[in-house]
Amino acid sequence: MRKEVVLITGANGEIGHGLIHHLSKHRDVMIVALDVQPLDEKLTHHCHRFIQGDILDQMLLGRLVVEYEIRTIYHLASILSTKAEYNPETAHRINVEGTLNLLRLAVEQSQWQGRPVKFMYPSSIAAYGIPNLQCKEAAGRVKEDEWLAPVTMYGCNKLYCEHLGRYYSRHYRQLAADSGQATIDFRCIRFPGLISAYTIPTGGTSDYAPEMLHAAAQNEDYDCFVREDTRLPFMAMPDAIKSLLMLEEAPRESLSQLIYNVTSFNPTAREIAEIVKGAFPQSQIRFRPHPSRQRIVDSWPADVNDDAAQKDWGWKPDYNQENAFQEYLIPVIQKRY
Ligand code: AKB
Repeated sequence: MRKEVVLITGANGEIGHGLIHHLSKHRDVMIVALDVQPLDEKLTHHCHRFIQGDILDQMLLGRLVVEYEIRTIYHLASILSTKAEYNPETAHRINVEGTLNLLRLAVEQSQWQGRPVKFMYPSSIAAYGIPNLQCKEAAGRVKEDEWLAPVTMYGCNKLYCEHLGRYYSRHYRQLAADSGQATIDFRCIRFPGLISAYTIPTGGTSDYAPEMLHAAAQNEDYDCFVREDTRLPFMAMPDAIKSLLMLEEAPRESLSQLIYNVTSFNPTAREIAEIVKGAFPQSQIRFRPHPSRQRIVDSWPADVNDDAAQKDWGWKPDYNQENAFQEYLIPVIQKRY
């Protein structure tokens, strides 16, 4: 039997690294990877093919549609929240037009194959926007349909693309002559901040947590760009991969919604610094809040409600705050540097 083809965009990013490693170990699939940056050499041999290219390149995507029968798309490519604020229109092009291109590719593939292609879309807590700290405190565990007024271009892009996914999976071409043809199977997961022992993110605003940890392990001082009392939901990278694949595997009938929150633990920046200092006592961490980045994290929820993911597809993280650091992040990082 021929192996199923999965397409991963943004393959060289943090989630891409974890996902390619996991799929190559645990699933018998053919990975076609795409990224504007060269792919990390360690990942290349796990992929059937790596294409260095742009999701805005329609010709390139057109060739992929012809060459492969793609069953699942993991559309990971995006410009993260802080970086997007420096060039919002470019971020919009990549985050929205790029996603639209991939959704169209998925529709074409679904119609050609006569069955829905799965479209896995990682969204983010950046889709939320809470107006002030009093509301943030009162908001508690925020549900998928609450506080959706994002303050960043990235957050607006993620929220809008969630709607695009819903549109393409449920309403596209309803009025046209070809209605009734197979559409896509869009599944979206809203991730909290992610922390990996292997990679450091670039351009995000939850980056202070992984940056603090990786800096300390390399004996470097770190100026944390948010206040000590800043609280956000976080997740260790293996749980992010696990949740993405659990949602991908879930029977469609069990999914009561298209968009799911997932989370693991939600420390303050001070709590993260204390854990890091406990493991790397030489580390110097100072808190020097950056006003614009602080404003962004203040608008994100301190916690999210992932009851729907627990109920519909049995989501449960393997890592809590204690074992994420003590059994995964710190030991792996200690060996690496
Ligand atoms: C960011 O900080 O932009 C991302 C995210 C929370 O989506 N890590």
